[in-house]
Amino acid sequence: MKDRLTTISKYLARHLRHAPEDLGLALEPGGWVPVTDLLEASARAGFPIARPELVRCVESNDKQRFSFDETGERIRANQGHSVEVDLQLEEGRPPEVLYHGTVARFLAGIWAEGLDKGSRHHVHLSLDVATARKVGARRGKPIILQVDAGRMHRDGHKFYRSANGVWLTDSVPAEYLVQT
Ligand code: HQG
Repeated sequence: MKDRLTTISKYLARHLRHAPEDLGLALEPGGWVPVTDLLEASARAGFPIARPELVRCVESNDKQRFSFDETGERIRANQGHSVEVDLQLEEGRPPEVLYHGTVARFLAGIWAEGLDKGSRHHVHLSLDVATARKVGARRGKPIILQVDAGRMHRDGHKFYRSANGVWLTDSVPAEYLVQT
């Protein structure tokens, strides 16, 4: 069951963040897709998902990657998109310190240019070291950078909190970073 939910999660991530058009879907403002459209399109593409499985996948997802709207009729990825979409994120005041997990081979670039968003819409920052460590560990031995988010915010940088607790910002100049 866990494997099946992981497979569904990857499938959803691919289509709700990166390639909705592969299923003939288009994301609505906020990143939403009607659940019925998603289920029909997945089945047509040879990857049928039962509605209860979808609900379990959204509810049990380790990083709360997805959510339903209040009616339960639409679904979206909470963050991590590469396709053009207005996520209608709300600006907020971040905690004083946030964290970013990365790996050694990126450090030279990061010290030269700061953290940039690459192919995603924003730089993703974690609330705690343990989460940042997991993010970094996807690529190798994790290195944790501490982000002086409070000072950045006071200096006028905008922050957005995604529905799953990840803090997002456009870029982090190197002056706000410290290696822990
Ligand atoms: C690095 C996953 C060189 C940056 C994760 C990172 C997270 C630079 C990589 C979420 C750089 C980008 C986001 C610069 C940044 N020079 N390297 N100037 N600026 N980098 O995957 O933060 O499973 O786009 O350090 O768990 O790793 O998808 O971002 O290593 O929550 O839900 O470039 O994605 O969540 O990598 O991960 P990514 P990320 P999901």
